[in-house]
Amino acid sequence: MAQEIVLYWGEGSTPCWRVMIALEEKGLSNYTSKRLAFEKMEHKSAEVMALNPRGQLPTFKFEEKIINESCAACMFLECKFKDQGNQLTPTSCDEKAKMFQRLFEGLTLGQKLGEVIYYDWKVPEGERHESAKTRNREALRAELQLWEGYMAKETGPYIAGKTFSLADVIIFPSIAYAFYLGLCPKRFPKLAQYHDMVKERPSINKTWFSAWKDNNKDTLKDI
Ligand SMILES: N[C@@H](CCC(=O)N[C@@H](CS)C(=O)NCC(=O)O)C(=O)O
Repeated sequence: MAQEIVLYWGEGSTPCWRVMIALEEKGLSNYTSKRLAFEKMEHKSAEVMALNPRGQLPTFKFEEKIINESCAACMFLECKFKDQGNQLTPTSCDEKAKMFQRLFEGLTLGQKLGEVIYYDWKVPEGERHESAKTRNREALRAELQLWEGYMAKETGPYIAGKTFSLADVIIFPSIAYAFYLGLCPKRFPKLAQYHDMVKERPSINKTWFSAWKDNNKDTLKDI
């Protein structure tokens, strides 16, 4: 019997994208996809609030189970469908440790990206400071240089080694977001190479946000 899987998601949300990628990787493309509009505040609708009291997306339902944290939803799908679709977790403890190490580090990357991108949106006008903006941008640059170093020094070609894993599912959306916002491929050549390779993967290509198909943003061009 087919499982009932429902994903509420919003365009441009990297946490939502993670779950969309995991569903495709596990061969579960038949899920019920509910695309909501952030600009219309649909993520605060009664339907979502009943499932996710924070009114955030992704909101994810598997039969009667509700899993609203994107990483938890991806890990659940990998565990529940261990032998279906692509295996996203290495078997050895050492490789697994590496994968989880990178996966959780990826949350820091997402946070530092957010501190730059959403600064004006989050900080009221009278409280904004150029020095804070500069500090956030420098912190993001240092974080991205760290990832550039990982990609340069390690065996690759994926985030945690030779195979595409949950670490890629979680981190790729942040890297794609950075390039979409104008991150310079010449300054981060290894990340750019990784990005260009992974963007062709069917699970990623299929779920790419339509709003991200134009490539003219320059928010991060000086990072
Ligand atoms: N930790 C959550 C974060 C989810 C999240 O922050 N979603 C954003 C969209 S990217 C959202 O719904 N924001 C609306 C709000 O917080 O009111 C996850 O990874 O699933």
